Amino acid sequence: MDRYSHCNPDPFTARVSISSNITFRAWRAARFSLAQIGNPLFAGPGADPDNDGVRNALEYAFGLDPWVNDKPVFSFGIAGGSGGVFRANYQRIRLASDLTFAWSGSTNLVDWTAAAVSESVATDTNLRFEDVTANFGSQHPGAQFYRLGVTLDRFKP
Ligand SMILES: [Ca+2]
Repeated sequence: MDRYSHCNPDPFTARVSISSNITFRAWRAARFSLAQIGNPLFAGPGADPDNDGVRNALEYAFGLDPWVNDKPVFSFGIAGGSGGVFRANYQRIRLASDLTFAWSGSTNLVDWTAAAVSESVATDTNLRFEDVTANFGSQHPGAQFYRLGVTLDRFKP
């Protein structure tokens, strides 16, 4: 094996070879009929067929059921008591190849910038999921707000 063996001019092939094939498209194919897949009001990434307020792209990202009223598994708190570190825990789908998760932070809920949040990830006992602990570092004076953004990459219906 030479040092160029991992260079592949075809980015699609390279992507598939290094991880899994779990994608929104595959997730959707397992949960919707062909007729529903043809209707963006049912199976599009922005649709919410169960009316639980969670759109399909997020149902996928957090391992939920698009036909059941459910919410992401999420909790937060201060670890280590007074002066401790703010921490959040959430569960997301494991081995997805088309999702990006990114934290942003704000002091006023108007201006948001990328937040330096360190995450540790462990495989859940249910191998379909992973459990994420997000550490927000030391507390700052004044209000701090954080949000988790989820991006579905390169989806074509
Ligand atoms: Ca749901």
